[in-house]
Amino acid sequence: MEFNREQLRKYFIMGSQNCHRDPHTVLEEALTAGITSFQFREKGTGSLNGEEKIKLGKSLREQCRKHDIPFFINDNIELAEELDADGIHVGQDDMPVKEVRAKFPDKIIGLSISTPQELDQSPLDLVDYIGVGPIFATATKEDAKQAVGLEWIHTIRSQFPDIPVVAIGGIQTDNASSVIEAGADGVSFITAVTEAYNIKEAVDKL
Ligand code: TZP
Ligand code: MG
Repeated sequence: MEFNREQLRKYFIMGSQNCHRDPHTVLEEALTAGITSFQFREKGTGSLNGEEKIKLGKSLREQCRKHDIPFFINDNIELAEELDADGIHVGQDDMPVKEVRAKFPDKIIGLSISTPQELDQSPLDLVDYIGVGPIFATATKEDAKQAVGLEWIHTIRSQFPDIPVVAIGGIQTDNASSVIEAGADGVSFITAVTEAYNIKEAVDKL
């Protein structure tokens, strides 16, 4: 799938460990509500492994295909290959971007950037977009770093006016617009949808 920065606007991330209901139902409601990307992030306490993880990934991948929405895999190169993902999102401690790009010349590649040092040392020319954050405090990721605030988006924008940016961490219906106003192309979120009483309403507001 061809990348365009509008796909970052409402970027939903989820694994079964985030869901109180069948993950297929949660994803289907989010897709119908208008998310613009989905990342399968089966990770942390309560997450599936092995064949169960692959089986869930395959069916969620098909749901995204039916809605023509890009399907990303978090970190896992082999899984991205096996599920024929449209893209892969890697962190600073995962396989180096240079190797990911060499392996997947045509997949969409996203890279997390949380500090000025990471910004300086990352091969931005090899990625399609960067994920920046955590912008606000979040309890969803067990090892999340200190919140960096909206100022971080301004900093990146002033240095790299054109790079596609999606923000992450603590983004909810009541603060998403501040993130877009700060210069991000989009917002990514887990609990804003998985904990939503009404997913349609939440996605509309995000
Ligand atoms: N990376 C940085 S913060 C985070 C990830 C995966 C968790 C975001 O979850 P939430 O519920 O949207 O704050
Ligand atoms: Mg990672």
